[in-house]
Amino acid sequence: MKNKGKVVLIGAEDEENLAIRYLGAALKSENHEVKIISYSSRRDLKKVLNVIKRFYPDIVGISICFQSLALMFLELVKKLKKILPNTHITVGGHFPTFEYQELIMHDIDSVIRFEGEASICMLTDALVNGKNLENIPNLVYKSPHHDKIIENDIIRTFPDLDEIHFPLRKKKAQIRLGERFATLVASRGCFHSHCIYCCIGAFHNAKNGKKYAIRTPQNVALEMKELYSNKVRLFQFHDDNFLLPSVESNLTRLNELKLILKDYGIDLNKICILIKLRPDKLNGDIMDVLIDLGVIGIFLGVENASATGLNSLSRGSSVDDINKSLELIDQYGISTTFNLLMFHPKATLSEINENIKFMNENLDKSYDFGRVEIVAGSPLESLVKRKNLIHGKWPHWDYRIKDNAVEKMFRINQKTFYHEKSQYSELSHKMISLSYRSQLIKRLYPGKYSEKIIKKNKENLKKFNAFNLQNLLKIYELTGEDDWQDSINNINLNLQKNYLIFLEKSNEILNDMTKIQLLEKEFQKQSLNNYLQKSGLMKRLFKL
Ligand code: B12
Ligand code: SF4
Repeated sequence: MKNKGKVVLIGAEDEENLAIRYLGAALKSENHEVKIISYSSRRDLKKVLNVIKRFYPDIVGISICFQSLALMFLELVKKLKKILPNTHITVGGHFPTFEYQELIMHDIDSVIRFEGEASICMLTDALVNGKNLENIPNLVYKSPHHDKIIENDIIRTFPDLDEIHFPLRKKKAQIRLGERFATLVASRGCFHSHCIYCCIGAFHNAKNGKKYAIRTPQNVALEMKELYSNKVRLFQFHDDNFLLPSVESNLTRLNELKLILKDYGIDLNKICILIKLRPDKLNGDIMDVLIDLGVIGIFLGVENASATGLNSLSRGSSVDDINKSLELIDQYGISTTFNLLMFHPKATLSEINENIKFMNENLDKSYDFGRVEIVAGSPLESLVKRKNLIHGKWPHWDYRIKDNAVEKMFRINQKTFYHEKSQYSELSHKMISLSYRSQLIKRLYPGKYSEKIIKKNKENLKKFNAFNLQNLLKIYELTGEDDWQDSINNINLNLQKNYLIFLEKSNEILNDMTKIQLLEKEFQKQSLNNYLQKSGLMKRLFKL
């Protein structure tokens, strides 16, 4: 009889980490014993090591999707190897897929590149049954005497996504935006696969045929049904593009999903969905189905609001696509958020102007702005290396923007909005979450108090955006000056003072939203739907 392995899977988990949870499900289906451990911050290091020591695994699999966390994971690897020298440590994810040669020089026994379900099962089986590793696809490993690095063949097709086991979930679904929440993916890969800052194209590049694979609506609906029966009401799809390249295929697929969900007895008015879209694939017919399905929020891939910027980033969408999509989403009254990568190697001041103008036209939306960062495997990585713009140290590369004024503006931006003590990032994420939460409340708990909070939130968001814009313009002006240290100090003081006020206001709104959700849930349990928001007595009683 074959031996079965004990496997620990580790990854950062701001929310359930689908990478390790898909791997865990595959291993479990082959009767290996699996333990999932979250490691999201250095603070958890001691605890993580203790849990692993007690479990005493045959193999530890670590997901290093994020380049930004690579050093934190390498610290864990080093400590782990000291306490369990005979345990095989393998790593996988986007970053190791491209940086395997550098990573394997650390205390790592192997790297599994690309998608990992098949390979981790084969590796576990091989290790606990003393088999050779040479036939395990996607595997890179050290030879027995550590004198050679061996790279096995790679898998050149997507797995049949309907055949893969659903991710191993926590027993009790997490809470996000005040509701039971789950993330899922209905596809892998991206039909565009060209954006210069992104590694998804390269991640699937070796595959024959299409650049992406999809699950059938039946299979997606089945997973949603399981989650729904575990009380999940908020579903976030992490697909790089929730939509397919053609309108017809989207309509067929989404309508089918809608019908099956209804057949499963899921009340679509009681669920909310968050998705990510490119701006070039949306139209009114698709929006109609998305709304029926329960979509309340769309992260729109805007990324830059100028034609030259979009071109430099190889986005494959136009400013017109962006404006039309935003207008359409507005007409349907749901929430859009976006990111502006206005700093990039070829950015010019005139492009920055266009992006600032765009921000000014969209003060009612929650958004973030910043620079494209160098991610292993991305076309940008090769570009900055080729053009000699790269500096800094592995794995945290830095680069210089060609235009001196834009480079200066970016550095001032880092000393102000992105200063380590600045509350900008925290607040902008809060604004995104409040904007989605407004839509959630509007869908699940409509009524006059909900409307009141939604309005309050919109006003706060507009003020926040207008305030940031004022300060961004000050930074823009500084690009023409030589002596700017005092001005930076003044901007920071102003940001600090006002962010405290915005934070207080946002927390107040958040508390109001939470209160409505908790009360509505209690009233709905008693079948008193619509009672709370119609009654003046309730208003006085609960200070709504
Ligand atoms: C969900 C998500 C997040 C979530 C994280 C959720 C969580 N885990 O807590 C949030 C929103 C928090 C997030 C944040 C960020 N993200 Co993100 N995120 C994603 C996204 C969209 C989906 C990930 C996912 O669940 N995929 C589904 C699973 C099943 O696929 P997978 O991750 O590829 O896993 C498979 C393989 O990679 C492999 N594998 C993975 N791990 C391991 C481990 C082992 C041992 C093995 C054998 C195999 C293996 O097998 C898995 C199954 O086949 C990806 C894009 C993408 N398509 O994957 C970006 C992505 C991972 N994020 C990215 C980035 C850049 C970020 C941010 C830096 C963005 C920002 N500017 O703030 C931050 C960093 C956060 C941090 N903690 O530092 C980049 C990573 C690039 C890089 N190398 O660093 C990606 C690839 C997006 C992109 N297009 O470039 N992100
Ligand atoms: S950023 Fe999005 S659209 Fe662009 S290549 Fe990556 S996954 Fe595709």
